[in-house]
Amino acid sequence: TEQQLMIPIHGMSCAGCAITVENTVKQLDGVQSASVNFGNEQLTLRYNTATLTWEKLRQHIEQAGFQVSVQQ
Ligand code: 9UX
Repeated sequence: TEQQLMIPIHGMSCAGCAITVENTVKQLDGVQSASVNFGNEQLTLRYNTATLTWEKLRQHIEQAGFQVSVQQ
């Protein structure tokens, strides 16, 4: 099932960080689109819930040095 979510991301210090998060998430299987807004600290993600788990998403964002500020 394809789902679109807005996910708060913390730890971004500049617009370059937003690009880093975006590129990290775009590499994951099951992601249709990923867009990060540095100003409001939100990742807009469209993904296949059968392919990408929340845990995998969270782990990759944290490995890149940022925090997902919700648990799901
Ligand atoms: Mo900006 Mo983020 O120079 O690591 S890319 S602080």
